[in-house]
Amino acid sequence: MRRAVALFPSSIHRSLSSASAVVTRHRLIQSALFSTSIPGGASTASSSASRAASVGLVAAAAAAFATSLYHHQALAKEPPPAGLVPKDVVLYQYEACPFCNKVKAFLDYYDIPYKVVEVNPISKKEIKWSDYKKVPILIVDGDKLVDSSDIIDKLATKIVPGKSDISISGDDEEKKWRRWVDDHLVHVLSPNIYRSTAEALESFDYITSHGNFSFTEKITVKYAGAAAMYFVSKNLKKKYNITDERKALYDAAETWVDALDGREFLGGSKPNLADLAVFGVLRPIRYLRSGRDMVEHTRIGEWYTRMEDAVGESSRVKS
Ligand SMILES: N[C@@H](CCC(=O)N[C@@H](CS)C(=O)NCC(=O)O)C(=O)O
Repeated sequence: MRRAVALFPSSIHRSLSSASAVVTRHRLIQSALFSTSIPGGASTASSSASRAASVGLVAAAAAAFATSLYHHQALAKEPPPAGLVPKDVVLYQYEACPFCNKVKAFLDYYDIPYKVVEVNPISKKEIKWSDYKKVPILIVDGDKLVDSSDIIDKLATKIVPGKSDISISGDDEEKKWRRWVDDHLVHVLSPNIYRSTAEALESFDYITSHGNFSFTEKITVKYAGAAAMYFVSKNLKKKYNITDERKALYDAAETWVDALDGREFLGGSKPNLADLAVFGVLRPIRYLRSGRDMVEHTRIGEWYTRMEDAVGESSRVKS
């Protein structure tokens, strides 16, 4: 898993450096506190000046520390109240599927433990029991949910306090951008990841090394799939009126940054469902050539990194 592994070193590095920044600030406060305790309580002009300077330092350090705590809180996950957390959640998925990753971004951010069943895209034997033949399928305490946006609507209604029926009560901006993800953004992805034979092979290397394939399927699917999708993606371009796929991807990224309008997230200081949807569908391509190009050539990188931090570790559990 070459691309996705690249995710971990950067997040570990970021967590370590932010943790050490907090420790450093904490030490700063401690050393400033010690320097204010003047033996004997002398009240000379110089000692008052140094006390004032120390108090100033404490105040500045405390403010920096408070800001850092606020920042860490703002970027924390949002686990639902314990009573609302579903007990048994199983996701039937393809690891590289954007719709499945949209659902996973939601589950991870809300810290809902879930098991994963990787479906073999050729035999689909893992979902033989289902009349719905696409993924994601999410089983929540025995109830079957299908279609990524519908799954998220139903889960959010259940677990996010204050959201009664998200499909009705969600704010208009959030709804508009979630629809944009389903109607526009997802259609720009395939033409990009299968743009050239090299990129199609890179994508299928990722898909076959993460998916549920037998050894022979892995080899045949990698090459046959890459060749087939290279041609299919040309048809998709026509279907969705895309002439230059990279430009379409960059334009989509810029459109999203414009929608943020200077805010940390579309949801303000915390991600909302539209942030999670955009992040979710982009996650499988982020460390492929197209995703790297997108981050290099557009302004989306900072928001993407904030989302990586906010969504944090996966809440996936072993089946
Ligand atoms: N609107 C659905 C689309 C789901 C979908 O198209 N999933 C693809 C995988 S990315 C699928 O299962 N295709 C059928 C197949 O693989 O046979 C959603 O949002 O969940």
